[in-house]
Formats: sequence, C-alpha cells, structure tokens
Amino acid sequence: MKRAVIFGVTGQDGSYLSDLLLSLGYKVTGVARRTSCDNTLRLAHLLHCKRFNLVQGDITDVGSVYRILNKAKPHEVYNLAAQSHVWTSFDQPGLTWDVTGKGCLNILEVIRDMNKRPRFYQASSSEMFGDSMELMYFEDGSHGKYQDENTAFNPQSPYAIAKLAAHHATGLYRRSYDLFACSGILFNHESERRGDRFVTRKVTRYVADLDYALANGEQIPKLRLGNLYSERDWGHAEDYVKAMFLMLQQDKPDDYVVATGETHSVEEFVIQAFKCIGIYDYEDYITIDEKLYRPSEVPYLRGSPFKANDFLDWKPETSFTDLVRRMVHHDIQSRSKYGTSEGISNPS
Ligand code: NAP
Ligand code: G4F
Repeated sequence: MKRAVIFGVTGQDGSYLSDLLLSLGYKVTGVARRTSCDNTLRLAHLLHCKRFNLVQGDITDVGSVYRILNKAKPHEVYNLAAQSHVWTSFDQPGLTWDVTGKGCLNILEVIRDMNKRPRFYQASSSEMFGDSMELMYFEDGSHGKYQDENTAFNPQSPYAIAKLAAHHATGLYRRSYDLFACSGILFNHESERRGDRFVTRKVTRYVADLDYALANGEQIPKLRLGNLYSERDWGHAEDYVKAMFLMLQQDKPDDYVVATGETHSVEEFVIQAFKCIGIYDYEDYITIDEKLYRPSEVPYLRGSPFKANDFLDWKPETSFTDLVRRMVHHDIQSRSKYGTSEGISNPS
C-alpha cells in the first residue's frame, strides 16, 4: 500500500488531497499543528477512515518533522503547510518566513538524510511572479499577457518572498542531492472549503447572508472590500490537487505551472456571485475600505498551463462561472441548514 504524508492537511488543499489519495488506496498521515480550538472541520468526514491517521506536528519544529517522517516512512510527502494569507504576511513577515520559507527547508533537510527518500511536493505559488508577465502571440494574430515556468520572479509580499525561498530550496535539493522534489506553481484555486479571509469566500459567504436577510426582511451591513481591479486566474482546488499527485508520478522531477489560462478581476467575481441571487447592482451592497488595500499588489495573474497539459495530461474541469456558482450555492445551503454559511459538518 502506498503511503503519503501531508503537511497542512487541515487546510483547503490538504483536505481535497486527502480525499484523492484515500480514493486511490493510499494510507495517509495528515499532520496538523496544535491549536486551542478544533482545526479539523474540513477533515470531519475522514476522521474515522482506517487509512487516515492524523498526527500533531509543526513544520517550524524540525524534530517533529523528523519523527513523523521516520515513523510514517512515506513514499510521497506533500508540503501544503504555510501561513498562506498574503495580507497577513505584511503584518507578520517573521512568522511567514519561519513557516512558509524555513518550514519547507526543514522538511527537505529531514528527507535528505532518510535511508529511503520519499518523493517531495512543494506548494509554490503564482504570487512569486509578482508584477512580472510576458506577452504571448497566438496563431490568430491576437496576443495576451501570461506567466509560465520561464517567467522571471519578482515577489511583491513577504509571503511571496518566503514561497520563492522555498521554491529555490526545492530546486537546489533536487539538483544537489538528487531528491525527487517538485514544485507546483499553482495559481489561485478556491472552493467550498476555502478559508473565509480570501476574497472569493468572503464574497460568497456575504452573498449567502444577504440572500437569507432579504428573504427574511432583514438588513445586514455592507461588505467591505479592498482592490476590486486586480486580476486572478481562478480554478477549483479539487482539480488542482490532481496536478500535485500527477507531478509525483512522473519519471523525472520537475516544476509545473497549474492554472486555467483565464483571468478575471475581483470585480468580475463579485458581479458573478451577486448574479447567482438575482442582484445586478452589487454597488448597493459593497463599500471600499482602503485599509484592505495591500502595501504592494500583484495586479495581474494569468497562467499558461501548457506544460502541465502536455506532460501531466492535466486539465482543469471547473469553469470560472461554475466555480462561483458552486461556492455561492454551497454557502446558501449551509446558511439555511446551520444558520451560518460555514457549512460546519459538510465541508464539500
Ligand atoms: P490553507 O487553507 O491556508 O492551509 C494551510 C495549511 O497550513 C493549514 O492546514 C494550516 O493549519 C497549516 N499550517 C500553518 N502553519 C503551520 C505550521 N507551522 N506547521 C504545520 N502546518 C501549518 O492553504 P491552501 O489554500 O490549502 O493552500 C495550500 C498550500 O498551497 C499553501 O502552502 C499555500 O500557500 C499554497 N498555495 C495556495 C494557493 C491557493 O490559491 N489556494 C495557490 C498557490 C499556492 P491550520 O488549519 O491549523 O491553520
Ligand atoms: O483572495 P486573496 O487574498 O488571494 P491572493 O492574495 O491572490 O493569494 C492567494 O492566491 C495565491 C496564489 O496566487 C496563494 F499563493 C495565496 O496563498 C492565496 O491563496 O486576494 C485576491 C485579490 C487581491 O488582489 C486582493 O488585493 O483580491 C483583492 N482583495 C480585494 N478585497 C481582497 C479583498 N483580498 C482579501 N483577502 N480580502 C479583501 O477584502
């Protein structure tokens, strides 16, 4: 039986990757850090599965990483653990560095010294490109801006700097110590399990609350948002964890961009989400709060997923409109079922 260890198992991607690997017959050891409140809501449906083992550990503590990996003896290790919120990284750059940058190095160091070295996946990010982009010319004469595996990195946040350090460490350990180590440069991916401080989930939860309030003749305060004009390449997390898995099944380790190839502004996401409840004038419900603007912004992300398409035979299956619709409908359902759009006992 194949064995995998997932660091960051309690997060959005960790939960979907656990679903995928368990469905493929793997034994999964999920590493969760100690928190004062339960952080396993996204894993509730897996906690009784015999092939799923939840252990406590923290990637900033190299001793705990050592013990977990040497006990589990995995074939594959996925590092999804991070302080992953970009705005927070401006407030807590030191913590972000320790977790998102050094944490990856801790895992690589332990793997380097193992007798049977597992294959390693690092969750790199399109944030590393910052404001860097290239011009692509298409056969029909049109052109567009995009980022791919050869685009220069120009990080614009402490988060992106830490991710870039981890990305380079992964490449260095591959070249220097012959580790099977891959980085997936994933563009934004969202879902019904997305954390509620990321803009997509913040919007879809608000839309669900608004729908409920309007149906009950109630009023709720306006939604406070920051920059509506940045553009992101948004896919569904369930599609993206398949690409992570595929990278570790190849003959050779490599890095891949994982993206849809489409870009949409935050405003377009907002418009689409409000449309799901029949509202076409979102401005009545939103207020712009300059405190939510970042000291430095990534203005435009659009990934070119050709390498992943060709070599991994990977393609995203969820369109932008389906993504928004799924998130809004999920939040509306859990709003009426649980009185909150969190969807407590059903994370899907
Ligand atoms: P997420 O929901 O924020 O999950 C992050 C995970 O890391 C959580 O399980 C969190 O635990 C854990 N963690 C935080 N600090 C830790 C520590 N010191 N030791 C061990 N675990 C720790 O993020 P996600 O959206 O699933 O993303 C997964 C990974 O991909 C992250 O590394 C993220 O930076 C990267 N990424 C995400 C995207 C995206 O659009 N989602 C795109 C590119 C790259 P708690 O549950 O206790 O907080
Ligand atoms: O949802 P966001 O916070 O995601 P961001 O910054 O793109 O980062 C996410 O994707 C990265 C991949 O590119 C991951 F590496 C990272 O871990 C994370 O998953 O913000 C998206 C955009 C930004 O331009 C932000 O300025 O939305 C804008 N925005 C506008 N109002 C807001 C808000 N973002 C947040 N979080 N909250 C707002 O109220």
